[in-house]
Amino acid sequence: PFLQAVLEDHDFLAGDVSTGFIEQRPQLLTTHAPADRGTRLLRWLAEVTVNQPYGKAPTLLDPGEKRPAGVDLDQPSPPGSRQRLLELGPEAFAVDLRNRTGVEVTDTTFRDAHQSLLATRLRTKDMLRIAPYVGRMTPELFSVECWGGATYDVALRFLNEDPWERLAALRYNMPGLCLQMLLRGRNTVGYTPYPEKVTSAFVAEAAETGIDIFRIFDALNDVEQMRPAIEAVRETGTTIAEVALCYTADLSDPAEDLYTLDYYLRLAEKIVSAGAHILAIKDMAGLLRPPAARTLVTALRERFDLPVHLHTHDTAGGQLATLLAAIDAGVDAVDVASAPMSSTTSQPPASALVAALQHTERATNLDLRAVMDLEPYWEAVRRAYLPFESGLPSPTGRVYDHEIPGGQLSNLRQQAIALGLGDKFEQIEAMYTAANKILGRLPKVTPSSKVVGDLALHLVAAGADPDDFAENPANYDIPDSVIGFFNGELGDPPGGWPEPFRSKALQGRKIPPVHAELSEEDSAALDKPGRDRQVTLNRLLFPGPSKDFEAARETYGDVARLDTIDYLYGLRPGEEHVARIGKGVSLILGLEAIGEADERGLRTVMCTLNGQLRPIRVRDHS
Ligand code: 3PY
Ligand code: ZN
Repeated sequence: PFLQAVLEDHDFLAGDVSTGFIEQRPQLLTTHAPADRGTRLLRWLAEVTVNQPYGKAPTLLDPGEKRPAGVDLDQPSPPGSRQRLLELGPEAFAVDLRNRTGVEVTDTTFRDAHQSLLATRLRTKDMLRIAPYVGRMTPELFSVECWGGATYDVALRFLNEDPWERLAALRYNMPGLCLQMLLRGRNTVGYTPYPEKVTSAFVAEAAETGIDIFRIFDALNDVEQMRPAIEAVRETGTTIAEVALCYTADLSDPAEDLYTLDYYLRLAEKIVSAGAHILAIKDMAGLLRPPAARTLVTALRERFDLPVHLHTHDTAGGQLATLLAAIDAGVDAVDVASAPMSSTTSQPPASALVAALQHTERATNLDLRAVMDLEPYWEAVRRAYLPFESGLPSPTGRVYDHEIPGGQLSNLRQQAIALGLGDKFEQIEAMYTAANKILGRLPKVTPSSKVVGDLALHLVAAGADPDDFAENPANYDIPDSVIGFFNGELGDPPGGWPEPFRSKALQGRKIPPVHAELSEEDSAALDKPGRDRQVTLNRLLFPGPSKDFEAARETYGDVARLDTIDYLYGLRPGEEHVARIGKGVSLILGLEAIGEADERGLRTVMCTLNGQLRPIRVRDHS
């Protein structure tokens, strides 16, 4: 229902639902939406208002007001990379990318940027309000990375949103641009490998719903773990398999004996033979320094005919230099984010890149003015998500020691605070470094980064000495993820298994079960495209969160319709809150008063729905 409403509702797409909206549309005041839907939304709002799970609303700018002026949304979006892909097909599209003079640009604002800065909390509504502008103002983008990674899990688990509805709505709103997702090989968008059929059905459904470019990686650079996903993408016949080598350490370091240039070239060779259309360098922690970027990009482009796409995180602050070195060496495409959603654990800023290359041979096709004009919106949006900020206020060079990937670094800082170690983050960093060494120097990215992080947090919480743990693992509890890793669940690590540590650690332990085999019914559901398959995938990938999501939708309705400020912080007395729930149907929601808690801790929240009083009973958890 949400999707249908969104697709039909131009005003919602334009996000024109804030101040002045009602004055301009007096007819809405007499529209009576089904009370049921309104009451359900009020239930959510009343609960948030009473319990304030994220505290009080921060001082806000209305993002809607910050959208660029002078863009005519009645004009269709210009054709772009997506039409090129449809016209040329995947193979020729890749050749075309390789032959371009200017560097091509992927915008990660809708996925990795908020995953790395705001705990992946960006809501669909904030994406849809700007998506039509992105499509019209920056139609020269190579792609918009907007799905996959942690966004799927977080949508279901924390946002009460269906990830498939988000994808379909983004597809509708950016018809000219290739939409890109991050796919964790056989782990798809989860943390452990699923049966092959889940991966192939997932890819088919994602392609059907709107993904054009699949960036596929395996945390241990094990190509066999990526093969089913690569084959599933190739089978679609219309979408791109962009296959990543996960970069770690420093290949320019003469003392590096594992992650050398030779290692990456051998890996790339396997990736190319497995059927990749594009090679990606995935520098998840921002460790790729400019000289190494030059060496790697030059070698990859000399050795293979595929175009090369570079992804990095600006954790230490120097990655614009890395992008420029790679561009100088001929890299075909790079990833950046809108400036207010960039830097530190996120990608480097789009405007800085576009400006740096302007008037040079490799200039992007993007209009610097347009890129800058999109920034105020994102600045306003970011403010609304203040409680999810990672607390990393500046770049950190310490990443060269601990090698924590961008998304995880922001997460671990939050976890450290929860453990009462907020002021002792250096302890966690040091333990992470030690845990990585004990586990055999892994490329660290979901889910191998989770294995290292789980061990580090566990050892810190136990007050363990890492040297003693390395010597006598049998004396310690070990997190399930570490046992699963040692049991080979995630594939084989590049440097081989750390022995005798692994055998000692596994001895006498119960191995936690991996995913069950598919039932016949589920297997049949995965064969048919459409909503049933989406719901089945949600359930197979994230059983608990999917169930909670279904229950929340039943209780609260489509909370994705609410503005973020209302969704996170609730109702404010004396203010009119508008929720557009369908074509020409708006609800006006308000707060009159909150009653005292009774002996069972229940409060009556006097809400209004289209001007009529609606008392809602809410449990006060304080
Ligand atoms: C993910 O797997 O979500 C990542 O962003 C890895 O970098
Ligand atoms: Zn990333």
